[in-house]
Amino acid sequence: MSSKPILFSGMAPSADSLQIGNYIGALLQWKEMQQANDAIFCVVDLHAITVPQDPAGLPDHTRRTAAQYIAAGIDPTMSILFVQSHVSAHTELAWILNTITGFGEASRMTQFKDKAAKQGTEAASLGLFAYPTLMAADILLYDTNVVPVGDDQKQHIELTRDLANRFNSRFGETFVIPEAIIMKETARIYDLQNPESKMSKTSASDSGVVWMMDEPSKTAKKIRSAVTDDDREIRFDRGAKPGVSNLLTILSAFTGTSVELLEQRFAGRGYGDLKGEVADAVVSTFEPIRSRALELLDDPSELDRILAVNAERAEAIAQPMLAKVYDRVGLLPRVRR
Ligand code: ATP
Ligand code: LTN
Repeated sequence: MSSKPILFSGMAPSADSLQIGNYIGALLQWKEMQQANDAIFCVVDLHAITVPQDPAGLPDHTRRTAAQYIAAGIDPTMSILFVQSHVSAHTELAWILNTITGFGEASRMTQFKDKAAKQGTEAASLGLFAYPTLMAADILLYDTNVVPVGDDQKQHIELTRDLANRFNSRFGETFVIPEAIIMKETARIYDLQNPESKMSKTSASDSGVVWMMDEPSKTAKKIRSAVTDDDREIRFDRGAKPGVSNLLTILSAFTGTSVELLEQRFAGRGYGDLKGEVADAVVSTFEPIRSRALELLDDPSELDRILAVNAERAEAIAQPMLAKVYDRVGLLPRVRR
C-alpha cells in the first residue's frame, strides 16, 4: 500500500435502492475522498441480517448496492469494493472484540436502542446487539485512519476507538486508532413527509424517502409533495422550519452552493420554486447514476467477478491482521500439514 491514509466505510444492503441520505451523507464524500486516500468500501451484508430480512431478496440487494456504489463514482480498480461476508476475518475479529466489550457499554448504543424498539426489545437479536463490534472489526482489520459516515454512526466509531485502545493496552500495540469524518452540514437528511426523523432505507413509509433507483418522474413528484410549513419564508431554521431546512440542505449538497447563498437567492420566492429546483437538481444527478447502475446489473456475472477480485484484495490485508490478533490473545496456532 501507498503512504496515503487508509479510509474504510460501508453501507448495509437493506433495500433494493439507496436513498438520498446515503448519497449525501456518505457516497458523495466517498467519491471525493478516494483520490487522496487508499479507500476500502464494503457492502455490509452481515450487518443487514441483524434485523428480520428476506433471504430471497438479499443477494439482489447486495449486488444492487455494489452497482450503485460504482455508478455513483466509486472506482473498483482504484478503491477496494467488496462484500463483507466474502472475507471471513470480519466475523472472526468481531468475536475477539466481543470478548473485550462491556455489556453495559454495548447497551448504551443508541442505534441498538432505536432498532430494538422498532421490533420490540424482547425480539431484538444478539446479532443486533453485537452490530457495533462487527463494525469495529470492519474498520480495525485494515489499519484504517479515517471513516467517513453520517452523524448517526459517531457513537459506533467512538466505541471502535475505545476497543482499539483497550486491545492495544491489554495485548500490545496492534490497531490503528481510526477517526470519524462527519460532514456537519449534510450529516443528516430527514424524511420528506416527516422532517423530524432521519430518512432511512428501512423507514415504515415510502412516501418521504427519495430513492436513487426511482424513476425520475416519481422522484420529482415526491420532492414536490414534501412537507413544509404555513409561513412563506425560505430560510434555514431546523427547529421552526424542518421541512424547508431539509430541502435547503439537499439543494446545497447537490449544487455545491452554501445554504446562506441559497437563502439570499430564494428571498421573496415561494416554496414551489424551491421544490422545483430541488427536484431538477436531484433528478439530473440521479438519472445518469440510475442508468449506469441498471447497465451494471444487466451483467451480474461481471459484477460478481469485480466483487470476487476485490474480496481477494481485501482478504490479503485482513487475514494477516487477524492472524496477528489471534497470536496476541494467545490462541494456539493451527499447524498446517
Ligand atoms: P437502514 O435503514 O438499513 O439502517 P440507512 O438508510 O439508515 O439504512 P445505512 O446503511 O445504515 O443507512 O447507512 C449508510 C451510510 O449512509 C452511513 O454512513 C449513514 O450515516 C449514512 N446515512 C444514512 N441515512 C442518512 C441520512 N438520512 N442522512 C445522512 N446520512 C445518512
Ligand atoms: N453501521 C454503518 C455501516 C457500517 C460501516 C462499517 C460504516 C458497517 N461497518 C464500517 C463505516 C465503517 C451504517 O452506516 N449504518
